[in-house]
Amino acid sequence: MNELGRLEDLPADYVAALTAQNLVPLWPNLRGVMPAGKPAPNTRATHWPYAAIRPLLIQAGELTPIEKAERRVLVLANPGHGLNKMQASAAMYLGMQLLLPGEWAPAHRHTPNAVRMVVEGEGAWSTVDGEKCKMLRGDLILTPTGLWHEHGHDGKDPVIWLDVLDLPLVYYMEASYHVNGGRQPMKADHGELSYARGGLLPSPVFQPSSKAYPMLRYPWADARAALESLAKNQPEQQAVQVTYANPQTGAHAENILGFYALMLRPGQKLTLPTRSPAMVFHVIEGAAKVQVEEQNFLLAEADTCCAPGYTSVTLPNVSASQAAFLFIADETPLHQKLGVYETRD
Ligand code: 1HN
Repeated sequence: MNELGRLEDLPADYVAALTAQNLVPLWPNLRGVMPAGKPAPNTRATHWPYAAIRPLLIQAGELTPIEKAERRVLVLANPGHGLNKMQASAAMYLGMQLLLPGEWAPAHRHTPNAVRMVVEGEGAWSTVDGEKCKMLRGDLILTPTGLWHEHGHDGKDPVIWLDVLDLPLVYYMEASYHVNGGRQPMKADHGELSYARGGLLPSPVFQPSSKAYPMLRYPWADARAALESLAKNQPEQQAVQVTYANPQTGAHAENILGFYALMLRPGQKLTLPTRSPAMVFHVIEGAAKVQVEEQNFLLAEADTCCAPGYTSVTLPNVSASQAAFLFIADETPLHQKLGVYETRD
């Protein structure tokens, strides 16, 4: 009943005449681009266990010097999009990046927005817009569009972090490019110190900051403390979650993707509202299941998985005695800005 005319229903010479003029009949394609009721996503719920990634990433360190790779990354690719597309969802790119002691990933800037979530190791740093950001486990470091950034490592052991970029979207827009640069001048400034306490904003009397992104490093110690405090203060609250925000505007930290830290109380099983944006889950501490409709993944520490939009997601904490802490990335700011954001029961 819903069936519209098919391309094969048309005379071959008519189709050939259309093709010769770069014309396409809409009706055979209409259902494909606008399915009934909800989208038919390519994004598949996918789990990337850290235990599988780590040895292959360490091997990449042996196989390819940083000078040759520039960024030594294994991309967490969603098979639903085709691995060569290097995307986790329509708008999200995920990669695990390895930096070995003494290595340096040279400065560049690019149009896609990036963040780093530090997974393992100590002694690395990321300089963003002249701010040298320490990289400690669980820290979130922003690399917003257009800002210079480079990574270095003065420690003794491998450092690994998760990169999250809006690259698939920016690439699709034909707006993705980079510029290489030399070592960037270091500034004394540190946004995370100026904005160290929620609700207290620096109020410079003489020179107001004109920075679009005033805070670049969000230490895990602070995010974790905020979650613990929220859980204690709001014992009835279901979702103990904080949003990584621009402290000056209160908006999402970056323009296209949203970033959050979630605490699952011991024994808690949290069902999220069904919403239009796709989501990524990464375990910072503890272990959790991620149930995406009929699929069920068990995420150990440092594991990552993604869920398409418009799906119901349930997150049971595996432990009855320990809290679990998750980093979440999603496409909420993008959907909201485009006016296509939806919540469903
Ligand atoms: C990039 O610049 C970095 O700076 C990491 O560390 C991953 C993936 C695609 C495009 C640019 C980085 C990236 C990237």
